[in-house]
Amino acid sequence: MGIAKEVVQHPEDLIPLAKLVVASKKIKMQLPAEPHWGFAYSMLQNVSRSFALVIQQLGPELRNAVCVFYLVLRALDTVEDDTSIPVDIKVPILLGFHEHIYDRDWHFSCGTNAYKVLMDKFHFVAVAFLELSKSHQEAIEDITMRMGAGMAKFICKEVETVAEYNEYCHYVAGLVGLGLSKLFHASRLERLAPDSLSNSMGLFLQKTNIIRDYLEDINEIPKSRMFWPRHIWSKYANKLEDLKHEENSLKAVQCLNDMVTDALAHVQDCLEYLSDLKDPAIFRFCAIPQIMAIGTLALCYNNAEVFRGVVKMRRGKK
Ligand code: D61
Ligand code: MG
Repeated sequence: MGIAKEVVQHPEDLIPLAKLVVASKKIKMQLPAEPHWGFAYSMLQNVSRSFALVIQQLGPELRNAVCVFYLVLRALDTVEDDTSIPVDIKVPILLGFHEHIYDRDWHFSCGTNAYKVLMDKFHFVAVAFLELSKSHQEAIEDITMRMGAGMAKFICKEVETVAEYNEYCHYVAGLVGLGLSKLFHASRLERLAPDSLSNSMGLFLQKTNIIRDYLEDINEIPKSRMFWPRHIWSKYANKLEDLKHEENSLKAVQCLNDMVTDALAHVQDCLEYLSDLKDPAIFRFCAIPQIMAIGTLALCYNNAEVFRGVVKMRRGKK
């Protein structure tokens, strides 16, 4: 509990922590010999921006479960994010995804680059999943089912209210928190955290990404969906795109601060969640992404650069 509070009180500690992340990145990873585990861990490095490092430092049994959990949900998200799939094809895939992870022969090609490789060789993920313990499998299946249903519900829906914003973030990130808490508990390394705290862990990370990625998302071609809730931005602009225009800078920053303040409401729950963790590797796994998010929000607050270019303290993905 000391570390999390210390970082909030001493943001200068962010720099040494960031250096730690860079240093550990240089440690060459040993890939497992079995083809499906070799695929899983090399894929993890290729598709996960910041989670590969923190996953790799977990103990072996939990690490395998979290790695598979990540790849299953990343594949589900690849389906959600692929705008070229017609809705009537996409919805049944999202709803049935939790069954496909038991099927070594199922496959659906979509996405681009590393995401396409993940989809095309998804059978490796299924084989790895089937080697996990029953309790880990059940936790992953349950969250995959609920996330797929939530994604399907929001597929053609704009995020209007703050309640809808929280609901969407619950499906795509809060549920990851619930699933991880279940995996920690199933490995007998932690007590089962309350769902509301686990949910907040995901909401804080997801909302930080949504805030930081405003410009990247609004400029995307083909036009990607936006997740800034209308009930917040409509207080400051007639159209969400208007916020990126120089002449609206003052209103844009006020809107941004409103969004950051909304996200910061989750910090108390996150610190409470972190303070109850016992296992040092699990603590690092959970705390590092939260620390990065707090640092990102600190950079974004009152900063018009969010509407001009990239405001990032994470290592670039390119
Ligand atoms: C402790 C440690 C890590 C935690 C946690 C608690 C609680 C929640 C989370 C991680 C999840 C945070 C998600 C924030 C990043 N957002 C995304 O990746 C969006 O996709 C959401 C759907 C797929 C979620 C996949 C995922 C992510 C992190 C994990 C995990 C699974 C499993 C284990 C550990 C971490 C975002 O993706 C865009 C992109 O990056 O391509 C989106 O589509 O909105
Ligand atoms: Mg998505």
